[in-house]
Amino acid sequence: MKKTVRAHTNIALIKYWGKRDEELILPMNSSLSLTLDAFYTDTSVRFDETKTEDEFYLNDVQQTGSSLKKVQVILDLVRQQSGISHKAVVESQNHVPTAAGLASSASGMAALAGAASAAAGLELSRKDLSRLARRGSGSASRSVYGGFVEWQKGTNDLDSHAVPVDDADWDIGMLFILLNKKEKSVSSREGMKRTVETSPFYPSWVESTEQDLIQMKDAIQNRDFDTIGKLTERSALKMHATTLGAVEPFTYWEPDSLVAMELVRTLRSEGFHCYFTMDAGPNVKVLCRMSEAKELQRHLASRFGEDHVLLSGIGEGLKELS
Ligand code: FM0
Repeated sequence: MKKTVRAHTNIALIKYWGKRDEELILPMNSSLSLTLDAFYTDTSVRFDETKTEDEFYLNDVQQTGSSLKKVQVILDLVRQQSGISHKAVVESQNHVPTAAGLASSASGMAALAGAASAAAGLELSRKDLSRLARRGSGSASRSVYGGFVEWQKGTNDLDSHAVPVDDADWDIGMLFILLNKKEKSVSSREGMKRTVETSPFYPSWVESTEQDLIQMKDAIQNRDFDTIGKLTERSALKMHATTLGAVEPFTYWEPDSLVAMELVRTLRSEGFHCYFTMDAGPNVKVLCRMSEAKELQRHLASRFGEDHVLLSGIGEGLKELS
Protein backbone atom coordinates (compact mmCIF):
# COMPACT_ATOMS: atom_id res chain seq x y z
CA MET A 1 0.00 0.00 0.00
CA LYS A 2 1.42 3.36 -1.04
CA LYS A 3 0.50 6.39 1.07
CA THR A 4 1.20 10.05 0.37
CA VAL A 5 1.15 12.72 3.06
CA ARG A 6 1.73 16.49 3.00
CA ALA A 7 3.34 18.42 5.87
CA HIS A 8 4.00 22.14 6.05
CA THR A 9 7.08 23.73 7.52
CA ASN A 10 6.94 25.63 10.79
CA ILE A 11 8.96 28.49 12.24
CA ALA A 12 9.49 28.65 15.99
CA LEU A 13 8.59 31.85 17.84
CA ILE A 14 9.88 30.38 21.10
CA LYS A 15 12.85 28.34 19.93
CA TYR A 16 13.80 24.75 20.58
CA TRP A 17 17.53 24.84 21.26
CA GLY A 18 19.20 21.93 23.03
CA LYS A 19 18.49 18.27 23.76
CA ARG A 20 18.54 16.35 27.01
CA ASP A 21 18.39 13.02 25.14
CA GLU A 22 19.96 12.85 21.71
CA GLU A 23 18.61 9.49 20.65
CA LEU A 24 15.02 10.03 21.72
CA ILE A 25 15.25 13.73 20.78
CA LEU A 26 13.91 15.03 24.06
CA PRO A 27 14.40 18.80 24.30
CA MET A 28 15.73 20.86 27.20
CA ASN A 29 12.88 23.35 26.78
CA SER A 30 9.38 23.45 25.38
CA SER A 31 8.94 25.52 22.21
CA LEU A 32 6.15 27.17 20.24
CA SER A 33 5.81 27.65 16.50
CA LEU A 34 3.64 28.81 13.65
CA THR A 35 2.87 26.38 10.82
CA LEU A 36 3.11 28.04 7.39
CA ASP A 37 1.39 27.23 4.12
CA ALA A 38 4.00 28.40 1.60
CA PHE A 39 6.56 25.66 2.13
CA TYR A 40 5.75 21.99 2.41
CA THR A 41 6.86 18.46 1.65
CA ASP A 42 4.84 15.70 -0.04
CA THR A 43 6.12 12.23 0.79
CA SER A 44 5.04 8.81 -0.46
CA VAL A 45 6.02 5.57 1.19
CA ARG A 46 5.45 1.96 0.26
CA PHE A 47 6.91 -1.13 1.87
CA ASP A 48 8.10 -3.44 -0.91
CA GLU A 49 9.00 -7.10 -0.38
CA THR A 50 11.03 -7.19 -3.60
CA LYS A 51 13.52 -4.58 -2.39
CA THR A 52 16.70 -5.52 -0.56
CA GLU A 53 17.53 -1.97 0.62
CA ASP A 54 15.55 1.12 1.59
CA GLU A 55 15.42 3.68 -1.22
CA PHE A 56 14.91 7.41 -0.68
CA TYR A 57 14.35 9.86 -3.53
CA LEU A 58 14.30 13.60 -2.80
CA ASN A 59 13.01 15.71 -5.68
CA ASP A 60 13.61 12.64 -7.91
CA VAL A 61 17.25 12.24 -6.90
CA GLN A 62 18.22 9.10 -4.99
CA GLN A 63 19.82 9.88 -1.63
CA THR A 64 22.56 7.99 0.21
CA GLY A 65 24.60 8.55 3.35
CA SER A 66 23.33 10.68 6.20
CA SER A 67 20.23 11.82 4.34
CA LEU A 68 19.13 8.18 3.88
CA LYS A 69 20.09 7.35 7.47
CA LYS A 70 17.78 10.04 8.88
CA VAL A 71 14.90 8.59 6.89
CA GLN A 72 15.74 5.09 8.13
CA VAL A 73 15.39 6.21 11.76
CA ILE A 74 11.66 6.74 11.11
CA LEU A 75 11.29 3.67 8.87
CA ASP A 76 12.86 1.43 11.53
CA LEU A 77 10.53 2.76 14.22
CA VAL A 78 7.53 2.13 11.97
CA ARG A 79 8.77 -1.39 11.17
CA GLN A 80 9.16 -2.06 14.90
CA GLN A 81 5.67 -0.81 15.71
CA SER A 82 3.93 -2.59 12.82
CA GLY A 83 5.90 -5.83 12.64
CA ILE A 84 6.59 -5.23 8.94
CA SER A 85 10.10 -6.22 7.92
CA HIS A 86 10.08 -5.15 4.25
CA LYS A 87 12.31 -2.43 2.90
CA ALA A 88 10.67 0.81 1.84
CA VAL A 89 10.63 3.13 -1.14
CA VAL A 90 10.33 6.77 -0.04
CA GLU A 91 9.70 9.57 -2.53
CA SER A 92 9.70 13.17 -1.33
CA GLN A 93 9.01 16.39 -3.16
CA ASN A 94 10.13 19.45 -1.27
CA HIS A 95 8.08 22.50 -2.18
CA VAL A 96 10.58 24.95 -0.85
CA PRO A 97 12.05 27.33 -3.43
CA THR A 98 15.38 25.76 -4.35
CA ALA A 99 17.41 28.87 -3.58
CA ALA A 100 15.74 29.43 -0.25
CA GLY A 101 18.25 27.76 2.01
CA LEU A 102 15.40 27.12 4.42
CA ALA A 103 15.40 24.11 6.65
CA SER A 104 13.15 21.38 5.33
CA SER A 105 13.64 18.82 8.06
CA ALA A 106 10.49 19.89 9.91
CA SER A 107 8.12 19.34 6.99
CA GLY A 108 10.20 16.44 5.66
CA MET A 109 10.25 14.36 8.81
CA ALA A 110 6.60 15.10 9.62
CA ALA A 111 5.45 14.03 6.14
CA LEU A 112 7.61 10.91 6.38
CA ALA A 113 6.19 9.96 9.78
CA GLY A 114 2.66 10.36 8.40
CA ALA A 115 3.27 8.44 5.15
CA ALA A 116 5.38 5.63 6.61
CA SER A 117 2.99 4.91 9.46
CA ALA A 118 -0.03 4.95 7.13
CA ALA A 119 1.70 2.72 4.56
CA ALA A 120 2.40 0.21 7.33
CA GLY A 121 -1.27 0.21 8.28
CA LEU A 122 -0.69 1.89 11.64
CA GLU A 123 -3.49 4.24 12.54
CA LEU A 124 -1.59 6.62 14.77
CA SER A 125 -3.19 9.42 16.74
CA ARG A 126 -1.92 12.97 16.14
CA LYS A 127 -0.04 12.71 19.39
CA ASP A 128 1.73 9.52 18.33
CA LEU A 129 2.47 11.01 14.88
CA SER A 130 4.07 13.96 16.62
CA ARG A 131 6.16 11.63 18.81
CA LEU A 132 7.26 9.68 15.74
CA ALA A 133 8.13 12.82 13.74
CA ARG A 134 10.11 14.07 16.75
CA ARG A 135 12.48 11.10 16.45
CA GLY A 136 13.43 12.30 12.96
CA SER A 137 13.87 15.95 13.87
CA GLY A 138 12.68 17.79 16.94
CA SER A 139 11.04 20.65 15.07
CA ALA A 140 9.08 18.12 12.95
CA SER A 141 7.00 17.20 16.00
CA ARG A 142 5.28 20.61 15.62
CA SER A 143 4.41 20.28 11.91
CA VAL A 144 1.76 17.69 12.73
CA TYR A 145 -0.62 20.55 13.61
CA GLY A 146 -1.55 23.83 11.93
CA GLY A 147 -1.49 27.36 13.37
CA PHE A 148 0.27 28.03 16.68
CA VAL A 149 1.68 24.81 18.10
CA GLU A 150 3.48 24.01 21.33
CA TRP A 151 5.96 21.15 21.63
CA GLN A 152 5.76 20.18 25.27
CA LYS A 153 9.14 18.95 26.38
CA GLY A 154 7.53 16.30 28.57
CA THR A 155 9.34 13.96 30.91
CA ASN A 156 9.99 11.02 28.58
CA ASP A 157 9.37 9.56 25.12
CA LEU A 158 5.66 9.15 25.79
CA ASP A 159 4.77 12.70 26.79
CA SER A 160 7.16 14.80 24.68
CA HIS A 161 4.98 15.84 21.74
CA ALA A 162 3.19 18.77 20.15
CA VAL A 163 -0.24 20.13 21.05
CA PRO A 164 -2.31 22.64 19.06
CA VAL A 165 -2.57 26.07 20.70
CA ASP A 166 -4.58 28.31 18.33
CA ASP A 167 -5.52 28.19 14.64
CA ALA A 168 -3.87 31.62 14.06
CA ASP A 169 -6.70 32.54 11.73
CA TRP A 170 -6.54 36.23 12.69
CA ASP A 171 -4.48 38.48 10.44
CA ILE A 172 -1.07 36.86 10.79
CA GLY A 173 1.55 36.14 8.15
CA MET A 174 5.27 35.67 7.80
CA LEU A 175 7.77 37.13 5.35
CA PHE A 176 11.00 35.31 4.54
CA ILE A 177 14.06 37.35 3.67
CA LEU A 178 16.36 34.97 1.83
CA LEU A 179 19.93 36.13 2.19
CA ASN A 180 22.03 33.11 1.48
CA LYS A 181 21.57 29.68 -0.01
CA LYS A 182 24.89 28.23 1.08
CA GLU A 183 24.88 25.09 3.22
CA LYS A 184 25.02 26.12 6.84
CA SER A 185 28.47 25.54 8.31
CA VAL A 186 27.16 24.37 11.68
CA SER A 187 23.99 22.27 11.46
CA SER A 188 21.31 22.94 14.04
CA ARG A 189 21.95 19.46 15.47
CA GLU A 190 25.67 20.11 15.95
CA GLY A 191 25.15 23.75 16.97
CA MET A 192 22.71 23.02 19.77
CA LYS A 193 24.86 20.15 21.07
CA ARG A 194 27.95 22.35 21.24
CA THR A 195 25.96 25.09 22.96
CA VAL A 196 24.48 22.76 25.59
CA GLU A 197 27.89 21.28 26.35
CA THR A 198 30.03 24.42 26.41
CA SER A 199 28.14 27.72 26.54
CA PRO A 200 28.00 29.34 30.01
CA PHE A 201 24.91 31.21 28.78
CA TYR A 202 22.97 28.02 28.14
CA PRO A 203 21.44 27.50 31.64
CA SER A 204 19.95 31.03 31.53
CA TRP A 205 18.44 30.23 28.14
CA VAL A 206 16.58 27.23 29.55
CA GLU A 207 15.47 29.04 32.67
CA SER A 208 14.24 32.22 31.00
CA THR A 209 12.53 30.42 28.12
CA GLU A 210 10.07 28.81 30.49
CA GLN A 211 8.74 32.27 31.44
CA ASP A 212 8.72 33.44 27.81
CA LEU A 213 6.58 30.48 26.84
CA ILE A 214 4.00 31.17 29.54
CA GLN A 215 3.78 34.82 28.44
CA MET A 216 3.59 33.78 24.80
CA LYS A 217 0.63 31.50 25.38
CA ASP A 218 -1.13 34.28 27.28
CA ALA A 219 -0.47 36.72 24.46
CA ILE A 220 -1.82 34.27 21.88
CA GLN A 221 -4.94 33.72 23.92
CA ASN A 222 -5.44 37.50 24.11
CA ARG A 223 -4.56 37.92 20.43
CA ASP A 224 -2.03 40.48 21.57
CA PHE A 225 0.07 40.68 18.41
CA ASP A 226 2.71 43.09 19.66
CA THR A 227 3.46 41.04 22.76
CA ILE A 228 3.72 37.92 20.58
CA GLY A 229 6.15 39.82 18.36
CA LYS A 230 8.29 41.12 21.19
CA LEU A 231 8.56 37.67 22.75
CA THR A 232 9.44 36.24 19.33
CA GLU A 233 12.37 38.64 18.90
CA ARG A 234 13.52 38.09 22.45
CA SER A 235 13.57 34.30 22.08
CA ALA A 236 15.53 34.46 18.82
CA LEU A 237 18.08 36.94 20.17
CA LYS A 238 18.61 34.90 23.32
CA MET A 239 19.04 31.67 21.37
CA HIS A 240 21.62 33.28 19.08
CA ALA A 241 23.38 34.82 22.07
CA THR A 242 24.08 31.36 23.50
CA THR A 243 26.11 30.38 20.43
CA LEU A 244 28.60 33.19 21.03
CA GLY A 245 29.50 31.67 24.39
CA ALA A 246 30.13 28.20 22.97
CA VAL A 247 33.59 26.66 22.54
CA GLU A 248 34.35 27.03 19.64
CA PRO A 249 32.07 30.05 19.34
CA PHE A 250 29.91 30.41 16.26
CA THR A 251 27.10 32.50 14.87
CA TYR A 252 24.51 32.09 12.14
CA TRP A 253 24.38 35.83 11.57
CA GLU A 254 25.80 37.44 8.48
CA PRO A 255 26.16 41.17 7.85
CA ASP A 256 22.92 41.18 5.85
CA SER A 257 21.08 39.48 8.73
CA LEU A 258 21.84 42.56 10.84
CA VAL A 259 20.77 44.85 8.02
CA ALA A 260 17.47 42.96 7.78
CA MET A 261 16.83 43.06 11.53
CA GLU A 262 17.54 46.79 11.60
CA LEU A 263 15.19 47.38 8.67
CA VAL A 264 12.44 45.51 10.51
CA ARG A 265 12.99 47.78 13.53
CA THR A 266 12.87 50.85 11.31
CA LEU A 267 9.66 49.74 9.60
CA ARG A 268 8.19 49.11 13.01
CA SER A 269 9.03 52.64 14.13
CA GLU A 270 7.15 53.79 11.03
CA GLY A 271 4.02 52.02 12.19
CA PHE A 272 4.19 48.50 10.73
CA HIS A 273 3.48 45.56 13.02
CA CYS A 274 6.55 43.46 12.26
CA TYR A 275 9.01 41.43 14.32
CA PHE A 276 11.98 39.31 13.24
CA THR A 277 13.21 35.85 14.07
CA MET A 278 16.14 33.73 12.88
CA ASP A 279 17.00 30.03 12.96
CA ALA A 280 20.17 28.07 12.33
CA GLY A 281 21.09 30.09 9.26
CA PRO A 282 21.42 33.69 8.07
CA ASN A 283 17.88 34.18 6.69
CA VAL A 284 15.55 36.50 8.58
CA LYS A 285 11.85 35.75 9.01
CA VAL A 286 9.38 38.49 9.79
CA LEU A 287 6.19 37.93 11.75
CA CYS A 288 3.64 40.43 10.45
CA ARG A 289 0.01 41.31 10.01
CA MET A 290 -1.30 39.67 6.83
CA SER A 291 -3.17 42.91 6.10
CA GLU A 292 0.16 44.78 6.01
CA ALA A 293 2.23 42.02 4.43
CA LYS A 294 2.14 43.15 0.78
CA GLU A 295 3.26 46.63 1.63
CA LEU A 296 5.96 45.35 3.96
CA GLN A 297 7.10 42.94 1.28
CA ARG A 298 7.60 45.85 -1.11
CA HIS A 299 9.73 47.72 1.42
CA LEU A 300 11.87 44.68 2.17
CA ALA A 301 12.16 43.81 -1.53
CA SER A 302 13.43 47.28 -2.37
CA ARG A 303 16.44 46.50 -0.16
CA PHE A 304 16.92 42.76 -0.74
CA GLY A 305 15.38 42.16 -4.18
CA GLU A 306 11.98 40.83 -5.19
CA ASP A 307 13.11 37.22 -5.52
CA HIS A 308 14.50 37.33 -2.00
CA VAL A 309 11.35 38.20 -0.07
CA LEU A 310 8.61 35.58 0.10
CA LEU A 311 5.26 35.75 1.86
CA SER A 312 3.49 32.93 3.65
CA GLY A 313 0.13 32.56 5.30
CA ILE A 314 -0.77 30.10 8.04
CA GLY A 315 -0.56 26.41 7.25
CA GLU A 316 -2.55 23.40 8.34
CA GLY A 317 -1.39 20.18 9.93
CA LEU A 318 -0.53 16.80 8.40
CA LYS A 319 -2.81 15.81 5.56
CA GLU A 320 -3.13 12.46 3.81
CA LEU A 321 -3.28 13.12 0.06
CA SER A 322 -3.76 9.54 -1.13
O1 FM0 B 1 12.81 25.22 15.12
O2 FM0 B 1 18.50 17.97 15.83
O3 FM0 B 1 14.60 20.30 14.61
O4 FM0 B 1 12.60 25.53 17.26
O5 FM0 B 1 15.18 25.78 14.02
O6 FM0 B 1 16.79 17.59 14.05
O7 FM0 B 1 16.10 17.86 16.43
O8 FM0 B 1 16.45 20.84 12.96
F1 FM0 B 1 16.88 27.73 15.12
C1 FM0 B 1 16.95 26.54 15.46
C2 FM0 B 1 15.56 23.23 14.93
C3 FM0 B 1 16.18 24.32 15.66
C4 FM0 B 1 14.63 26.19 16.33
O9 FM0 B 1 16.31 22.07 15.13
O10 FM0 B 1 17.03 19.81 15.19
C5 FM0 B 1 13.26 25.58 16.21
C6 FM0 B 1 15.68 25.69 15.33
P1 FM0 B 1 17.11 18.25 15.39
P2 FM0 B 1 16.01 20.72 14.37
